Amino acid sequence: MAIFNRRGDGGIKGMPAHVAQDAPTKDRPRMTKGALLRKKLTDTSLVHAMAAHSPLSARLAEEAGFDALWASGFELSALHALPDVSLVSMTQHLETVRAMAERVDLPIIADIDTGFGNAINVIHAIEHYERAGAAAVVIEDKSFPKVTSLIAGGRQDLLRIEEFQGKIEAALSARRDPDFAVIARVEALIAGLGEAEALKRAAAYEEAGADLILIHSKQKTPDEIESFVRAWRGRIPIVIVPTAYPDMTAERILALGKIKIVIYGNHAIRAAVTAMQKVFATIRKDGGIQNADKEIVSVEEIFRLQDMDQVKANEKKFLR
Ligand code: SPV
Ligand code: MG
Repeated sequence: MAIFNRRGDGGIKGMPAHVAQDAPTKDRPRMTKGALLRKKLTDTSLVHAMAAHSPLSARLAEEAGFDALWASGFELSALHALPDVSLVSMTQHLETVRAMAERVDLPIIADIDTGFGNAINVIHAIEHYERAGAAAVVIEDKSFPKVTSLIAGGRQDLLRIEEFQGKIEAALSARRDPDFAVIARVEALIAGLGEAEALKRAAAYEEAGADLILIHSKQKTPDEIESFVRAWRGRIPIVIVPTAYPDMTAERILALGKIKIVIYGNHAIRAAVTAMQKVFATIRKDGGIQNADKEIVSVEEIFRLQDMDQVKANEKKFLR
């Protein structure tokens, strides 16, 4: 299975040895974020991407050992206490991606929803996200403004296939680094249009040049996705977001053989909400912080995550 689409040159490209290195040298510049993601896709059987909505959550995901980050639109919307219905602007999301890229080394897969409009908006978005330090984008085939995928009874309007192919081609034309990945997200299962429509769309998006296909499902069990993956005859790999069907373990994913990225779509924000609700309730119940204090990380741990030791060292060195 090809790791990246290379329309017109047979589909599969091996990665040149000179980019398969992390450390820069005089003759070999630091690999791009796109190349880094591509290397991970080549080196590991399955890339585990954790959702992040801030540089801090990105940093925690990196320390926990994930391979990549998912700059989730849902998480960022939730961070602003807003629904995930195209209310958070491109600038807000872009600045979050930029801030994360400045604080972590992991490749970032940016969730750019519908691309913020038509193919023209997509061109603008790709130029900015690549410059901001993203390694890849996911664009979904819904119309703008979109409605979040997992909501029961949500309005799920899809674009015509040709229109979305135009958006994929626009994205490819706008990237400067050929390793920057354009991932096409198929929402046909989410829209209730069935497997045949999902496969038709995925094939059309591969034909347009997409590097990977993200197939999304809100069914509570893995069957719908497993059936799609087994039926997929394309050459490019698949990405899944098993939020709705948590029984899809890594073992089960690997058994299917065609999935290269699993995205843990909203576990950073849900973990944060769980922790805050619990601690806030404890403080209210106790009328003080005496018990809650024992349940949460120390202030010193936050200092560590802020790199305060670096500040101290620099003070010693430079403040005279
Ligand atoms: C996101 O995390 O923003 C996603 C995944 O797009 S989902 O919310 O499941 O649609
Ligand atoms: Mg999203």
